[in-house]
Amino acid sequence: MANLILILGDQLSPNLSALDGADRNEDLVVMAEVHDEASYTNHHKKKLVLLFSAMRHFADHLREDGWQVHYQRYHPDNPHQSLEAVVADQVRQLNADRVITTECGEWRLHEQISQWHDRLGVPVEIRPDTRFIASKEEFADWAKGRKQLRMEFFYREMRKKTGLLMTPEGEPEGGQWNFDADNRKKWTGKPPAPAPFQVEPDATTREVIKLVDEHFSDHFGTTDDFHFAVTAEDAQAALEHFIDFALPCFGDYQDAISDTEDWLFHSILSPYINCGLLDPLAVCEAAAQAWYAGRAPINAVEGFIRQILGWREFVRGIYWLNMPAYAQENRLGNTRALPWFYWTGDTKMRCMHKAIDATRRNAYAHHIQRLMVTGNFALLAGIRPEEICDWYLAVYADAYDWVELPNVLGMVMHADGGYLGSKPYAASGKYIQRQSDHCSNCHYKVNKATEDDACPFNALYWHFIDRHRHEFAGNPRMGMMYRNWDKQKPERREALLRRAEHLLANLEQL
Ligand code: FAD
Ligand code: DLZ
Repeated sequence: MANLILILGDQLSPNLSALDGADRNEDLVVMAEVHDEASYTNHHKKKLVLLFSAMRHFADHLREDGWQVHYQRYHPDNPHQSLEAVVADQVRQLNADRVITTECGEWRLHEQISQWHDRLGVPVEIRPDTRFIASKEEFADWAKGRKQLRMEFFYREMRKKTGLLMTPEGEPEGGQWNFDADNRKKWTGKPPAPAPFQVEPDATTREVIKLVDEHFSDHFGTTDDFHFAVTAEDAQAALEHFIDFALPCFGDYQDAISDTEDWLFHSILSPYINCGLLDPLAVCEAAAQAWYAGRAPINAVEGFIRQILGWREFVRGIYWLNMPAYAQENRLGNTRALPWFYWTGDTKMRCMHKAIDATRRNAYAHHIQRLMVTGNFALLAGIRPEEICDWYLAVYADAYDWVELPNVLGMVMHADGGYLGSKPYAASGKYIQRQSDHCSNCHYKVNKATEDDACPFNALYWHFIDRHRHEFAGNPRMGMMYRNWDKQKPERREALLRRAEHLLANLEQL
């Protein structure tokens, strides 16, 4: 009995369910860098380098651990350009009895793999991905019968399930489930943000950088200054670096944005957690330990754990519960094309320029840049959900459909009609001014709204509120916005709408 075990590029975990009970002498592990996966979106060059290099290191690690591994390196002339073609070829060569794999993270590929049984003529066993804390079924059970799904309630269930930050009596540590109210400080340069954890590229990574520069030169971003970890050991060192240097301030400055600092106090661990180099539960446990040891305050540790145990698990549950229909949602009826400056960063709006430029250089922007800058602008401007989703899927090293789609389509674009979030995260320039120091360096004036040099976010915000009255006026969390809008003088409202119409007609020139 020889099984073929397929391990995907985001499944680089030694405890992967596909490896359970396998026979190192009989079974063959298959991993492949293929054109179809590398090209289904305009993946950032650094994401390609990260995945290909991490895959190569993981294959070496498996071999050292006694596994037989067939590994296909990328080449544009490879005869097999899809995972199916590679697997079909290896099934033939091995005369395999069965293909075993762990469920993949996106609907597109899931649909393909589900057909392999018929197409390859061998049984295909798809095992649950046990690296997530809640199974798909557990999430579906929790969601059943609820009119609205709210992360906070799901998160509490996950706290109880794992015991993370729970007292022996079953109460939340610190007497509260959530310390978010403490987590909204503006960062003014002090305390200094720690240098990000960086790894010097080894020979394997350097080889992959060459490959990506040669064959993916038209992809977004740059391979310059590639310093991501590509092994589990280095990803673990990145986690330790975060806990030692950034976690203590993570909560305080979680919502801050800086004109000069790309990373602030964020962990920069999502690329590693999402491709399997770090285990999400172990990351949460390490953070909890830091609190018990008095090395970080509760608002930081709870806030950090909530992102992984709460948001990360929640969006994954939403994805699998609602796909494939979820990807088609456009409840606000958006029709505008994505402005080209999302790809170039070439805009006079300082916050947008800075967020896009960091994205281009680093394949990373932190949550508030994604949500309240590039996301907020797309929401206010009424960009077509599928276009903005594809942008987010392409440009970040941590982007996979299961996590990107609910965050963008649901959280940012409110295109699911409020299924994921109770109100849209729409904000004027004032929010960006409060949370950052961008506005004092900007061509546009944040304190103006209708003039030619007024911050575009201001008029666009009121246009959004006005044009979606039908959808939001009845939402109790939006009532104050409508009262504020209605009490402005008619001439002022007209001037704001005129300015917004002008901006919407000239998005490319902003
Ligand atoms: P930290 O701020 O240090 O947070 C810690 C961890 O919490 C992250 O590593 C991540 O694993 C998890 N996390 C935090 N917020 C979320 C969230 N909303 N959803 C899921 N996990 C979360 N995250 C991705 O992993 N991939 C994506 O493609 C992605 N796309 C996003 C698109 C938009 C529009 C928005 C608003 C958010 C998106 N996020 C995505 C969530 C979040 O922005 C990133 O996880 C985070 O910025 C990664 O940086 P970090 O590791 O420094 O995170
Ligand atoms: C994202 C990605 C890329 C760029 N390349 C590969 C690849 O060559 N081989 C592979 O097995 N996986 C790759 N991936 C990840 C997959 O496209 C897909 O996003 C995940 O496996 C879904 O779980």
